[in-house]
Amino acid sequence: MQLHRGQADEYKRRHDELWPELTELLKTTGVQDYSIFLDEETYALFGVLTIENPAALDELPKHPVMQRWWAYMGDIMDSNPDNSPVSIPLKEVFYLA
Ligand code: RM4
Repeated sequence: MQLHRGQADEYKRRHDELWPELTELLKTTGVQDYSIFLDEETYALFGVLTIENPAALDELPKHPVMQRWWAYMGDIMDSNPDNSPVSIPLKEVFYLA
């Protein structure tokens, strides 16, 4: 995902105060160990999460809480016309179990 320049503190503040209903939605979807890392030079955001059934993530964009959150975040990060964040899947090039 891509954060707008100068919005690092605001991005962190909003996530420090993540809405309880969004926490609940992510947990009930099966999301665990969710971290988002910021590259402070490029403002690229890297999200990493664990989920047993990745297909469950396909339902998230339809959920009203998710839509409300994306609309709320749209002023500080690159977004698509439907308010979802522009996000580019990363290619795994190394893994050590
Ligand atoms: C991010 C972005 C993601 C969401 C997290 C909680 O800024 O909106 O889609 O999963 O917040």
